[in-house]
Amino acid sequence: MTADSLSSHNGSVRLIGLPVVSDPRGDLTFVEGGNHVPFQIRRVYYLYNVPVDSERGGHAHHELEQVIFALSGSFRIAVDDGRKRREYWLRDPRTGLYISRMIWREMDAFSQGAVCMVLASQPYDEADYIRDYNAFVQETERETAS
Ligand code: T46
Repeated sequence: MTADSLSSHNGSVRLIGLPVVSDPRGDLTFVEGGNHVPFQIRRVYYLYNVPVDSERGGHAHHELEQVIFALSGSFRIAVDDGRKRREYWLRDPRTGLYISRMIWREMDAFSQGAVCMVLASQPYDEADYIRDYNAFVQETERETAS
C-alpha cells in the first residue's frame, strides 16, 4: 500500500493522475473509461452550489466504483474500509480519487464555488447504497470472514 492508497480485503482507494495537455491557450485534461479509470463510465454527475458548511456522502456502495474530482475549488473526503480511515483533499482537476465498492465516504470543507465531478461505473440505484455505518461495518466483517 502506498502513502496515497487504502486497501483491504473488501475495497480500495487510490489517487489517479490524468494526462494534461498544456499550451498557451490553457490546459486540457481528458479521461477514458477502461484506460485512465478502471471501469467503463456509465454515469457522470456533479455537485455544485454546495454551501461551505455542507456535509455530503455518509454511505458506501455494495458494487459501485467511482472516481471523484474537484474540477474547481477544493473539498475533503474521508474514506473508511471498516477498519482504517484516511482523509484526502481534492483540489487539482488532474487528480481523481478512485473509490471501489465497500468503502464508506464522507465529504466536507467545500470551498466557495467548488465543483465536484464524479465518474461512476453504474447508473444510479438506491438499492446499491449502504447508508448505515454499523450495517456497513457488519457487511465488511461478513465479507472478510467468507
Ligand atoms: C457518492 C458521493 C460522492 C440521483 O437521482 N441520481 C444520481 O446519480 C445521484 C448521485 C443522486 N441522485 C439523487 C438521490 C438523492 O435523492 O440525488 C439525491 C442526493 O443524493 P445523495 O444524498 O446520495 O448525494 P451525496 O452527495 O451525499 O452522494 C453522492 C452520491 O450519491 C454518492 O454515490 O459517492 O456523491
